Amino acid sequence: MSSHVSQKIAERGAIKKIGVVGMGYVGIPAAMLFADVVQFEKVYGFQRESATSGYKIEMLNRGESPLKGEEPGLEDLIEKVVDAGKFECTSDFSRIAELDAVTLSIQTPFLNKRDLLPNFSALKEGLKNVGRYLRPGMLVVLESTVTPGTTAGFAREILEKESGLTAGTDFALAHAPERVMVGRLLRNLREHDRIVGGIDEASTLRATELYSPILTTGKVIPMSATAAEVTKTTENTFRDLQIAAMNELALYCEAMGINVYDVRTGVDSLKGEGITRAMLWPGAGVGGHCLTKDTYHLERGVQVLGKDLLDYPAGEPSLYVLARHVNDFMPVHMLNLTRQGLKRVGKQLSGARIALLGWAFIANSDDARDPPSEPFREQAITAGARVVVHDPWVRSVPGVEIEHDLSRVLSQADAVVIFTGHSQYRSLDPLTVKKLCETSRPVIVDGRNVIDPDAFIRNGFVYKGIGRGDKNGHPLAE
Ligand code: SAJ
Repeated sequence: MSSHVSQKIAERGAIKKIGVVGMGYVGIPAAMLFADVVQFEKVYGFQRESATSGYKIEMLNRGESPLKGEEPGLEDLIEKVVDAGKFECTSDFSRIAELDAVTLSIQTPFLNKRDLLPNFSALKEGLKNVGRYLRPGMLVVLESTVTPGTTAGFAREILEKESGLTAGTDFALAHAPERVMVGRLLRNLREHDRIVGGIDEASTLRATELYSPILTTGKVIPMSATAAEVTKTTENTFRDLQIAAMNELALYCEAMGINVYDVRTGVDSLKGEGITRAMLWPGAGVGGHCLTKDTYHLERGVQVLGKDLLDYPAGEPSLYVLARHVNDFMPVHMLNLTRQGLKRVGKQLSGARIALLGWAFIANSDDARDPPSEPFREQAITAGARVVVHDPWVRSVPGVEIEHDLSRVLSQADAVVIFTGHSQYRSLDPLTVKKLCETSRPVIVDGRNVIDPDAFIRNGFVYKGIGRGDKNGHPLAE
């Protein structure tokens, strides 16, 4: 154990004042849970006064949540800790100098969709801000999902350069990846086990002291910082892989004329120790800020950290990247199903009016980051279709008109394409939809298995569904 940083930590005593950099889906609930811990005296939420996010500072200091969508308990908790004076949001990063621990929860989106390189600029700016005010004995924790090797790599370098201090000697440094799911942020933070990985044992111990008090049923799982980075990227890579396995099965079932959900039920009936299969759900594609990029973080990590040492089948693509490509094909498949459906009624994509139901990447949420609906809309427009988008949760998206009146979106639609499994779409009534479409043969494409194929088929629809090889070639009702 490094005696130096432990000594400085001991001189500082127990953690009392905490900073959270990045007031987003991860930083806000984390900050509120820290502020609700009795032994932590004060939590500062640091937010840049940026044009897009600066509004959060006033909202949070009024005790209001800038996050929309269903987040059980969050609004009340924010109001509680703000009223108690235990939390304050600020853009004054110099307050960091007063703190014992600082966490960074800053998104790492792609620079662009082509070369799949992460945009670390915001994270690097956050690290510079923290480094500028870093003091001996402080703990810095990265919560953002990063390429394996980052914490001990450029994060450490930036912090040391800005502060003149040395990680592991003057300050503690760790990675504790977030594992939250939109819609259950607080519950996940309290109940999921927390991976805590320090650059050394003293850093791991200090980070454990920070996170243990907010865990209810979850427990800390200690490891190295790089192992923690690989754990985080792997948990999403494996989820993406499992979804891709279901999507490929769905495509196979369509080609073989069977119902993928029958197969899913059959395989899922295998129960018991070690024989259960992870049968997830096929769908219109995989979106969000986690699964669409974490595979590439893991791939980049092994290229950087394991270069020349990786033994892998020559010439074969990464299984994980192939899974990404299968999942990214699903919006293309949805367009192919739409094209096939329109063709059955003598229409084509060019000139067709498509009602795209669901923009958010996940059901009953307003989270519209990297949604599979986006490539579908772009490719449909390129093919000459007019696309109108409905979403009951998403307020607005730059460059995409989101309509909130479902009847208006369905009006005169040649094809209705369901991309997100919002609960509202489960109650679509065939006759009502058909009347709004004003055509005798509307097409409906179900990307999330939310409607009953027979109810629409017997009312004259042309039906297509992901994995529904048993229905996709149905006879047209008279
Ligand atoms: N999806 C499918 N089929 C499935 C599950 C999801 O097509 O069976 C699609 C969704 O429609 C969505 C995308 O995949 O477009 C991602 O869905 P998700 O449920 O994985 O939601 P995320 O992206 O918010 O994943 C998060 C991750 N959590 C963190 O990164 C902390 C993931 O590791 C969790 O497993 C997931 O939440 C969860 O299970 O809560």
